[in-house]
Amino acid sequence: MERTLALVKPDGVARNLIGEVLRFFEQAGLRIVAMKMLRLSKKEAQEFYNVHRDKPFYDSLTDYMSSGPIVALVLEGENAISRCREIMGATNPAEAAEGTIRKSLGLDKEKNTVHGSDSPESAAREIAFFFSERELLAGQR
Ligand code: IDP
Ligand code: MG
Repeated sequence: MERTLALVKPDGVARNLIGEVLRFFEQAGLRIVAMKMLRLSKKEAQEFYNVHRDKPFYDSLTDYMSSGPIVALVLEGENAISRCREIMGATNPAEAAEGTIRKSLGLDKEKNTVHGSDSPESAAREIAFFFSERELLAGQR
């Protein structure tokens, strides 16, 4: 069993696509074990995406990620990290495979509707960024 952190980004929440995104993950057999809606400050978005601080899109990305509410979720399952990434599709919706979330719902390379952790190290850091131990325990089945 593995856990990963996923986000419904501001463009997904704004377009009423929370349920749609959750459906992709649940239908693929991943379990939602923690979930909350929140709004990141610019500072929090900068911290979350710190790994991209030197990229040309960092300022625009962190403006966008703090522009409205998001939904954070912890997904659990076998190979949850790579499966979540597969279900999401490539970063650029135009290049994402048919049937993926980003191909189906993404707007552009920045407003691509979902985030998913890219490694066990990122997953651990990102889950702890959004959820307390208590919140993680609450979703145990
Ligand atoms: P990922 O979300 O598929 O892991 P990353 O390369 O880690 O992609 O980039 C993080 C996020 O930054 C992307 O999901 C997207 O929102 C944004 N982003 C990535 N590359 C670009 C770009 O070239 N232009 C604008 N935004 C970008
Ligand atoms: Mg990434």
